[in-house]
Amino acid sequence: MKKHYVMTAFMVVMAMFFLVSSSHATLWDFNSLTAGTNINGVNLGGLTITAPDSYVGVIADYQTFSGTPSICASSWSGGMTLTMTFDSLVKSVSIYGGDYGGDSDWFSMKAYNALGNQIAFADTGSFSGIDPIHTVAGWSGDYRYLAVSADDIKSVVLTQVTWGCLWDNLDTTPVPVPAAFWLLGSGLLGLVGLRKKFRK
Ligand SMILES: [Ca+2]
Repeated sequence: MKKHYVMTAFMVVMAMFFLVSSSHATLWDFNSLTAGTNINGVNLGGLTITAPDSYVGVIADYQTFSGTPSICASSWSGGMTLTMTFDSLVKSVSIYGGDYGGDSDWFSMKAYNALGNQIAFADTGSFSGIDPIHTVAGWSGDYRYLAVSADDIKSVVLTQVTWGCLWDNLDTTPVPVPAAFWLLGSGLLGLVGLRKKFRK
């Protein structure tokens, strides 16, 4: 009898560990990508980025506000967009947009659910210089932090409203899966029940 309790407790702990570990934030800093490559449509481990003209560039570190490789739509001109689609739904998305020059920039981010409905929006307005709140040590030029949150974000569209186009440090948090946890838990209880039945 005691053996079953120990086994069940062990499996519940394992399930909780899985749940906690799977709810960690995921950060894409693009630092392992080679400058000059086109990553349009490439799955970067749960993330796929596309542009209207099918070109998403990796920009060398010396040209970026972060001093590390960043990504960019093919044109630096205003109105260009990048669409970032996630394999699994996320509940928050943040990213830094900017460029390495000292001029005026403007970025926005729209979030969509799996049905394609817009569910969140963030906008920097016109700005220049580093982000006064989300300052990152070692970063320079112009940049701002953009963040959105909603229940079930499937994709975001990033727009360089005016000028400049670099994006870096995309950070997401996954949607928690309590339903999956309870399914797993009831499955384990069922297994324990079956073991008892066969032992009789
Ligand atoms: Ca980077």
